[in-house]
Amino acid sequence: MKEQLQVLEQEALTKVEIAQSLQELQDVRVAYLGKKGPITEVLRGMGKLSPEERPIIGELANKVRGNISEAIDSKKATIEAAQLEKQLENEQIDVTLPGRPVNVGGPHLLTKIVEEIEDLFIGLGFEVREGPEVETDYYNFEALNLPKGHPARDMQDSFYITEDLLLRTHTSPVQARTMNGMEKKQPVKMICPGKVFRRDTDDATHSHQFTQIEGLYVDKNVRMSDLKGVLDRFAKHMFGEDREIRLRPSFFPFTEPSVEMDISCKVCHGEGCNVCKRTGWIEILGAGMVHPRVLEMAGFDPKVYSGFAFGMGPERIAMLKYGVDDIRHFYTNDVRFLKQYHQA
Ligand code: 2NM
Repeated sequence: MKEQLQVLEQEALTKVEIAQSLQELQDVRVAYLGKKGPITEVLRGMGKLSPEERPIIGELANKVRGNISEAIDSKKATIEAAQLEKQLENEQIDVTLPGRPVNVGGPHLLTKIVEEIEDLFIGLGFEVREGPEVETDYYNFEALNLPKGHPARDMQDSFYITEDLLLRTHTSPVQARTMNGMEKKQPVKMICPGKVFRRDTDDATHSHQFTQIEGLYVDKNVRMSDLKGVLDRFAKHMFGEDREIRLRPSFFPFTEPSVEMDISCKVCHGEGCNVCKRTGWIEILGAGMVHPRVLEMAGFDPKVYSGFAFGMGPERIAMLKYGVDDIRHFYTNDVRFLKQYHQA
């Protein structure tokens, strides 16, 4: 029996020795130390032994059991260490490799232009005001000297929601609201940037939705020369100190007199080229002295107060400044277009 145990021990230790995986080790453990294993079998048969032999065989069986178990544990630790080593090697990272580039967004070209214009006018003492995009007929038209029956109120040109509500066709209603909302009449110096809507067919230069920035300055003794000074500063700030402006007579229902402003062409410096259609000048915005009826309707006495107003389209400003050839680029959100202005 003693020999039998020694053979079993040798056998088991050899199998432990050659085991390659935790599973193989577990198989050895079950085969030799399990309830149905040969060592258990030997111990079970000890009843048949003489009282002298019993403790000797018992001790030996326990020792063999212990040796095998110890060998398994030790081999298990070795295999696990090797596995960990292999895993660490596989998961090794090279911290000196360059990182993957992260795609970073940025403000839209139009947002940047609007903010640039806002910054200039804030610097000149103007407040930035916003108002509703859905307007009443009164503020969008009536208060701006566009009475019922005026051609600009045509159903074909505006997005009407009801007979009395429409998507604003300009941002001037914000100015009418501001003037109207003041209890005590005092100077107004504001610009209002925002979306406006017109029933147009979209093409390279027209969009049914676009942006406007309008300005208004009302006080005692506001004169056309004040308007000219502010617009000259604006033109030079946006397009370069070497630019000249010129005012041409025009017509708007809410201003009298009304003008349109051109800036000198930077491409040809007045010589005449394709950008300025051979005139040397490029149209930038409309402006004028606020019509006395508009002041009056807003509660300002036109004999005491006067004011100037102007309106421009930031898309057009951006197109001229950056050479964008199609207004639809601002709304189709092709990243190849948008990306070009991330650093600008
Ligand atoms: C323009 C041209 C001329 C304008 C007038 C007003 C208001 F509300 F004060 F009467 N706001 N904006 C105005 C004047 C707008 O856009 C081409």
